[in-house]
Amino acid sequence: MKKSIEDFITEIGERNSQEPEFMQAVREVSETVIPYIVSNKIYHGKNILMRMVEPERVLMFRVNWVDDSGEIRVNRGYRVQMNSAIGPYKGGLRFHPSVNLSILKFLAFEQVFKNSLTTLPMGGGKGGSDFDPKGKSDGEIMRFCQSFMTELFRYIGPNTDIPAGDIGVGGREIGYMFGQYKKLKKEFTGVLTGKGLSWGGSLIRPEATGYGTVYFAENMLNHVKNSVKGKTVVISGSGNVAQFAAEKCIQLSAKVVSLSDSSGSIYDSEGITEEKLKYVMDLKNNKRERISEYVKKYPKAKFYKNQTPWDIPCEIALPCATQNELNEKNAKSLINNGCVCISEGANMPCTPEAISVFRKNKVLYAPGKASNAGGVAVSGLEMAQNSLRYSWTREEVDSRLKDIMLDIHNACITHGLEEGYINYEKGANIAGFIKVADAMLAQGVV
Ligand code: NDP
Ligand code: 2IT
Repeated sequence: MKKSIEDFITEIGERNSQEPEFMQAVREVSETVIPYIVSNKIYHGKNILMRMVEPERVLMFRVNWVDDSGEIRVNRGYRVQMNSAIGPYKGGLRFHPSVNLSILKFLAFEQVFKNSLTTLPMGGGKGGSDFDPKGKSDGEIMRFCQSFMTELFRYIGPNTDIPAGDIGVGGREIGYMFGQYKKLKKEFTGVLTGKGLSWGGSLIRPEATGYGTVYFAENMLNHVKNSVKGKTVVISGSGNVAQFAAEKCIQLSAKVVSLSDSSGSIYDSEGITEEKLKYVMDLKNNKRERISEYVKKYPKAKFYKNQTPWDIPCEIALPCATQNELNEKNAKSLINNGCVCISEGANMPCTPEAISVFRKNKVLYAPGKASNAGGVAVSGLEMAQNSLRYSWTREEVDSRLKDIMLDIHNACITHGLEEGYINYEKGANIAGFIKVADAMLAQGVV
């Protein structure tokens, strides 16, 4: 078994030698899915995983735009259309200087399994650009988004590929891209999700990833007769996912003591209240400032420059910033300080070595493809509402989100149960794999 996994990784690695993040995601899935394939005859001789690691299509294009000083700038745009076996490609767009093919392929690959887990009919894709939104004026952001969509619009559509937000892409950017798509196509359709409420968006979509991550933590804790209530929570990031994860923790009477960004982490031992969170939301979403400003407003809190928050004592950790932001040393520190539950809001935030530490210590650990699926799930509900030309209430969407997160949790238990321990990673990979693989088998070699 070990040999067939290593042989497979070697072969894929040779073909994708410059793509470490993609290979990390492939290895993580292969280690649990290959043994499942070996023990299930229907998948034999079909080269199914080999087909799943090869994107159906990768688009790469030039994005020209003019900055405020009149200079012409050139960025690279991408869309990875990974798998459409169970529905149109669906997944976010990331604008960040680190964006490259390896990162987008890892995200698109994870998205295939995540979208399958939501129980909704969505294939997997991801895209974005190496454009850096930091420090850009509103006009520059608009011109970049328009230029990006002037190329991307040819390849997407409400029945082919439906992008959404991710790092650096929020409501403002979705608005500019939607406007340009509508102008070019002369069509008002649900081609993007995360839209504004008055033009086709869904209630709860902005909240969904963060809320879902906390619902998943609550489901894991409930399963061992525990709960989020009263727990101390450490959260990394201070963007969309982190903000609404913090909001839900506070609503469930937990104490959130940290947030962070790429410049460092804040520690507020008294807890981040609803009022303080409102300040953070304004700071980050409107003023677009750094998290270090928090300690000027609330001087009892501390700011740790260039540091992640994983040395802060807590019972629950929610990594909500970016990939590989929590390593083996951080994992040991969390465990030594009493952490019992890790629910990933970000995609692949924990390194493989960190995950091994969690598994060895038998703490609750949920991989992002399960625990952060709430965002894309509510995107799926936004698509459903667009098709119905109708909108559901906040309560209706939130209740569907809760049900979906519980279904994902239970699917992880079904496929991830090991002696006295639930391996959520294994459960998520196998449950996500089955639906996509079965659809691919049914549809033949295409
Ligand atoms: P945002 O752009 O709103 O926020 C990102 C946050 O992460 C910021 O605080 C940012 O800090 C921080 N961050 C980004 N890159 C780094 C880095 N290299 N080192 C340290 N901090 C960093 O993005 P989201 O909140 O939407 O996304 C966060 C994570 O959640 C990503 O992994 C994304 O893929 C995942 N996700 C998002 C979903 C969504 O619906 N938006 C759905 C599912 C997963 P700074 O401002 O300094 O860059
Ligand atoms: O990683 C993700 O699931 C997202 N960025 C959200 C994708 C979506 O289509 O809503």
